[in-house]
Formats: sequence, C-alpha cells, structure tokens
Amino acid sequence: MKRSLGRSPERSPFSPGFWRSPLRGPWLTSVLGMVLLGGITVLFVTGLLSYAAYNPDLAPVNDKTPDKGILGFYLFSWPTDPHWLYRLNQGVHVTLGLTLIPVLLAKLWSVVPRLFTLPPARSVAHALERLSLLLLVGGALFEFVTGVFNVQLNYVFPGSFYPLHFYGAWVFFAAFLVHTALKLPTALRNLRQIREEKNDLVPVNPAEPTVSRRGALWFVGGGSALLFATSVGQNSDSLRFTALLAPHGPADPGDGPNGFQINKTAARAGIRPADTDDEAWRLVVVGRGGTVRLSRAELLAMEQHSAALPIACVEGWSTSDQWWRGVRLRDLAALVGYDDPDTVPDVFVESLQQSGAFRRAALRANQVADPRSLLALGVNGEDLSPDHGYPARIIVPAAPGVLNTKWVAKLTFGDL
Ligand SMILES: Nc1nc2c(c(=O)[nH]1)N[C@H]1C(S)=C(S)[C@@H](COP(=O)(O)O)O[C@H]1N2
Ligand SMILES: [Mo]
Repeated sequence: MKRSLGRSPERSPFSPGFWRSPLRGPWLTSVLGMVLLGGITVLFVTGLLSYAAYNPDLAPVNDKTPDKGILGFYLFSWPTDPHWLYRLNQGVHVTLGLTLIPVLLAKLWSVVPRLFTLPPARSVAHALERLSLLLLVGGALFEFVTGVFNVQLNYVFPGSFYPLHFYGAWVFFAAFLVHTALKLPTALRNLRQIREEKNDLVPVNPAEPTVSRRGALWFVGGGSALLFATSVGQNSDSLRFTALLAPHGPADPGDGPNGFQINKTAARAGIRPADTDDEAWRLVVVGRGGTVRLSRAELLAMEQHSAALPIACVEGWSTSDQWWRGVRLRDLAALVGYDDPDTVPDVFVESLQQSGAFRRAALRANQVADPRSLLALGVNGEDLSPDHGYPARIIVPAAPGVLNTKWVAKLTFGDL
C-alpha cells in the first residue's frame, strides 16, 4: 500500500485511518466490558460494606467523611459473625481491584479511538452520553489510582483517603450504571454474533495482525493472573512471602508467637517504654458506675478468655487467626455499671498514642457484647510484643484492623 508523505490525514488521531490495530472491534470491547461489569459491581458492594464495617456513624471518631448525608443511607450495625467477615470482604475488594487493572487498561485501549470522534457532540443526547463517559473513565482511573496508592501505604492524597475514595466511588458507580444501561444490550448482541458487525471501533485501514484477539485476551488474562498471584498471599501468614507486590510493613515481625504483620511500630507511634511498664501503666475504665483503674497484674487476675481471630486491615492485608488471650470487654463494662451482658453500651477506646488517626476508635454495643471481643494481654501463648500493642490491645471479631486499638489507655463505656 502506498503511504503519502507529509501531513496526511492519517497522522491525525481524529482521522478514521489513524487507528489501525486489527484487534479493535465490538467483540473485544464487549468481552472486556462484561468482565468489568461483574468485577466492578463486586468492587462497589465490597467497598460499601468495608465502609459500613467502620461503624462510621458511631461518634465522630471512626469516620471523617463530611456531609455523607443520604449516601450513608444503607449503613447498619456491622456484625461480629462470621469472625473472618472483614478479612474476606477486604481481601476480595483489594485483590480483585488489583486483578482487574489489566482488564480496565485493555478496555480503555479498545475504545480509545472514540475519544477522538468528530464532531464531539452530534446532539444533546450524544453530548450527555459523552459527559457520562468523562465521569466513567475519570471515575474509574481515580478509584483505581487512589486504591493502589492506599494499598501501597502511599498517602499522597490531599487530605484523607476515605472521603476521596468514598465520594469517587459514588460518582464512578453512577456513571457506570448509566453506561451499563446504554451499552449492555449492544454488548450482549455483539457476543452472540458469529460474524462481527462493522462499527466505529473496527479500523477502516487495518494493519497486519501480530496477535489474534484470543491471544490478546490471554495476554490481558495473564497480566491479571500475575497481579493476583503476587498479591493474594498478603492475606495469610504462611503465604505472605509470595505477595511480592504488597508492602511488607514497617518492621520485620520475625518468627515466634508475635511473628505476624505489624502495621505501625511502637516507636513510630511514639510509645515510650516508660509509659508501658507495669509500674507506670494503668487502664482507666469509665462508665455510669464510676471510674476504675487497673494495673496489668489486676487485669491478669480477672477471668481470662481466649479467641482465635485475625487482623484484617483496610489496606488489604490480613493475618491468619491468632490466639488472643485477655479480658472480655463486657467483663470490663460490668466493672463500671453494666452488669447485664445483653444491655452493654458502646465503648470509646483511647490509646497512649498522642497523635495519629488510629489512636482511638469507637466500638458498637454488639461488638462489646460478643464474648470473643477482648482487651488482649497476650497472643499465641506469650505477652503481646510492644509492636502489637503491649500492655493491652483491643481485638474484635469480624472488625477492620483499624478498630483493634493498640497500647490502650482508656475505655469509656456509654451510648455513643
Ligand atoms: N494505637 C494504635 N492502634 C492501632 C493502630 C495505630 O496506628 N495506633 N493501627 C490500627 C490498624 S490500621 C491496624 S490494621 C491494626 C494492626 O495491628 P498489628 O500491627 O498488631 O498487626 O492495628 C490498629 N491499631
Ligand atoms: Mo489498618
């Protein structure tokens, strides 16, 4: 074929001959679209559930998202059963999100010629559709990029991750619904067709293929499989070493009873050994019946209970179940005027830490009441290590890691 020299119209991405990959066409776009339809729906649902798991409407401490208004309509008391609920939810959310990245990129690549269609809008309806695409593509990129940064513990955001990712999700999902409603019938038709219909994605002047469409799909799937295989291991103690793409925390936890992932070390949280030794440290418990101060020895003299529970962080890593041992939160509530385990109130937990978003948290009454919810003093048969919260930490079944406050100093029982 003769190619003209100089400024041929083919040099402009706005000209129909510019996009030449023979892979583009309705079939490829529809296949990728169907994968994203399922995947992004799961991401949205697990994302909203993850937000609900913070008990965001419980006092202002857990959630800093301003003016969520009706977007918080669905919030409910997060259950404590099954005890791996948050671990599963967040593992799916983060692992699936990472796995979908190649699919998202391939989908955007498959429709990129449409970015350059002229005229930009043929009618009001077309203009509205293109505006929804701006929100769709912008929303998708925004959610994936903020998500990946958060998973990598890279807090480059202006302000907090949570409001950005939360509001971004609603904008993105609204555009996603509009897009699905407009395109699903076409996508289903495209997938059923034996011979592909011509549409604007099919190049008018295709280049020689270097790979088949199925080959291209295998390439995308291979990318997804690689991301899956190098991140899913962060959800287990024994497979963690396979999670090459996951951050490995601020400190090597080593082996032994305390040898599991650490989110923030005592040193980084500014916890001084002098404040945690048995002479200095006292747990302050406040309730309608008054205030009680307890040393670690006094806590150890109370009835001790064990529970096998994981730590599952919003950032997508979790530990296997650990054996925690300590005092039931509801027994501590009983010390300050709430004797009946069926009517225990919420609790506000404060740590020794002086600054940082995670130095305090609120737990709901159903979490306080659960017999497995502990003020843990030890783990896997040993005292807590300083990095895991010595002298005492909270551990609650099915709750996000962020509610499992370390280096606890004060518990205030009462309705929040
Ligand atoms: N005081 C305090 N408690 C805290 C945190 C913190 O930064 N400060 N981090 C929380 C978060 S986000 C998680 S995921 C868990 C991690 O517990 P671990 O480091 O023992 O694994 O602790 C929680 N408790
Ligand atoms: Mo966390």
